[in-house]
Amino acid sequence: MLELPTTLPEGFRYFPGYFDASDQRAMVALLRDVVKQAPLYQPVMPRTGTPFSVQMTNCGSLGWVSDRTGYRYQREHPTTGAPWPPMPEIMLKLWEDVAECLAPPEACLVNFYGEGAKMGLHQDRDESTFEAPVVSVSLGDTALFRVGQTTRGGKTQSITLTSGDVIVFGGAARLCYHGISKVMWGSSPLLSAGGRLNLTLRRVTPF
Ligand code: MD6
Ligand code: FE
Repeated sequence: MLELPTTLPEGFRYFPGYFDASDQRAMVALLRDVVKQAPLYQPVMPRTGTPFSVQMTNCGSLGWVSDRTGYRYQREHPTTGAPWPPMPEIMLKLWEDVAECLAPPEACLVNFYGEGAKMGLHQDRDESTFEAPVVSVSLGDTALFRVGQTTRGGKTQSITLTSGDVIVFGGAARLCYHGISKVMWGSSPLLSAGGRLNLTLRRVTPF
């Protein structure tokens, strides 16, 4: 049978190798600073309290958190109570370059994947506006990213994300289901202790 090519909704964009090796090292140094001020923590799923396999933190004026009571954006780190550190300039510049959005991002969620960590299929829909895209940066170990349609159970395709790659979920692709099915542990030398970092830049409030 003829296999039709899978198409993704308009507004999904992929910039392989957007950041070169020296930019990637600079970003890791900035993120080490972020993590000093806002330590990585292990979030849990609403209701069940099941821990995520990734560790998280945020920078920017708002941060995405998950706990037994639900998913939300808040101004403070959930364990230290301190405001999130500011978003580094290089991330604001990335947004200006690829987001095609007049308003700046308010949140940058940082996900850290240690050995065996992955992320189930989900939509990013806790923001109060979907007019702005979500801009995502991959750093460190290579990952298999699964992206589908805006309805659960739609056709999916896999994209290999390597260190320095950027993807944008905008327009009709803003609410596509997506997840990380696998991280190839040890595939990148960027993080000295191994692993993968993913940054997602979001606009949370309407503009
Ligand atoms: C990750 N990314 O790459 C998880 N969300 O580790 C996301 O959940 C994501 O890459 C919205 C838009 C782009 C993304
Ligand atoms: Fe997401």
